[in-house]
Amino acid sequence: MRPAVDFESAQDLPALYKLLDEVQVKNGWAKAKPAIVPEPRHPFVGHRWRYADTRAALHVAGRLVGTEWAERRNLIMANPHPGNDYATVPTIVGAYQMVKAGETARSHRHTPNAMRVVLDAAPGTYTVVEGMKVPMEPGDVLLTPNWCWHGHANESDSDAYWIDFLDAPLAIGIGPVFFQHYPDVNEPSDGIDATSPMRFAFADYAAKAAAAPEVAPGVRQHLLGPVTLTTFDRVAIAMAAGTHWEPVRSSINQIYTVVQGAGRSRIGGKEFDWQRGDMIAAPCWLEQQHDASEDAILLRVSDEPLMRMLGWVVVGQP
Ligand code: GTQ
Ligand code: FE2
Repeated sequence: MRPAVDFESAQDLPALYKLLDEVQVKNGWAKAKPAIVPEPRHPFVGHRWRYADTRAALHVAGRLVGTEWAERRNLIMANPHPGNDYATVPTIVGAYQMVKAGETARSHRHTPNAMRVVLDAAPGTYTVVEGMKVPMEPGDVLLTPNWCWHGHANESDSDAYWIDFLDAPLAIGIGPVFFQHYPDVNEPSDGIDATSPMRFAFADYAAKAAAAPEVAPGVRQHLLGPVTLTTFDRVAIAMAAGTHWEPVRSSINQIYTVVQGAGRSRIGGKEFDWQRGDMIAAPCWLEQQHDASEDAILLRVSDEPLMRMLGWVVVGQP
């Protein structure tokens, strides 16, 4: 047992730290930033992205980016904290995607789970999951679990826009990212399955949310279940015009999509207005307030299933 450096020669702490560097070790007693802190301390901020911006940018990308060379024509909602270029909240990335009329987005599979919320799409727009065409209509929520083959086909005559959510930041953070191209570019599809368990049709979940019990005056929530994806779930939240809502503070990472209506939110002290198609990052432990100025339906994606598995769901005092 011979150390690679002569630790005994250190006469003071700076000298010891220098020797530690030589064996790629850090002291744990005088870290510049403590690792384990009383309450969550992460760099993610509350933020709102406007569909008006991403839609206009994707329209131009439709001219400049071809699906024959781009895996996906998508825009990443990277949380605007310094150095980040991917995650929207620590575990989940949200992206806007566009598939032009008559176009396909080739089939592939990956370990990250995915989910989509359709913003604008005409009949004839499909996501193809494991050989089945699943219709994409405005407001619909579609699931693509871990390792399922999937591609997209727009057989309508207008461009289709939607939002993707993937737990890719989680997979990247802990390691197991795998990806494969489908051997024949586009997976052939056997038929159309409008009642696929991978689809939550807008009219269906909106009606269920409208009939759900109130969680606060004027606010109703409906879980789009079964949860199916192991890491993240989605909840439809109906807010009546004029409603103010302060959800309990929680350790769960959340992202909201505005499916219908308009309003304002305050997330971790940042305030923004929102309207249909906008996306709002509400990371772990930041305080939230929401005000609907019109009757609104929000679709909230959260990593609650993951946090439950880990035993890390913590909620604040109401
Ligand atoms: O549509 O399969 O925004 O694989 C990012 C990665 C969408 C997709 C994204 C993806 C997809
Ligand atoms: Fe994908």
